[in-house]
Amino acid sequence: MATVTSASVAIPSFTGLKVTGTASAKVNATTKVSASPLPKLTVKSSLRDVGVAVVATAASAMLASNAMAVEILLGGDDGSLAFVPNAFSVSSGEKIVFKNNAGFPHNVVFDEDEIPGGVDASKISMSEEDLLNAPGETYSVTLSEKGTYSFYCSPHQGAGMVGKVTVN
Ligand SMILES: [Cu+2]
Repeated sequence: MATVTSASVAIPSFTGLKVTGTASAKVNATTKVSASPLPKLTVKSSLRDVGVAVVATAASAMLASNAMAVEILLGGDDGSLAFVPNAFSVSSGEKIVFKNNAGFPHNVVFDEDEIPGGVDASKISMSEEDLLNAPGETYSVTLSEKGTYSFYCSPHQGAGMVGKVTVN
């Protein structure tokens, strides 16, 4: 009896719901008790975190102003020798980040016969001998000429590690 009365005072918005009042009032009373003892410790640590938070915000703002970027994984989580995804679209000027994921070494070479006319494949490709060996290592490229581009990983081309990007 006493519990129900004090809880309904604390949560005035529940006064209209007389029928279910008992159950929800009890839950709210419990939450209130556990919430109160903490505040003193958290104030100090959150003040220290402010500096870090500001830096993190600045960094992500810089990334955002670098326009959009898509990330393509080199090698599937299941160990497959593939670009993930292996077919995708980007906007002209959008950054494409190829990221070493599994089954490396990998690389990214554009097929000179399957890119828009006038685009120099060597300028957008890694060299055939150049390899990404470490996990998380990346190769980034930005394509501005609209059209379809085919690319492959030279060590795994025979295993089907090929991909296609459409620039819109
Ligand atoms: Cu590969």
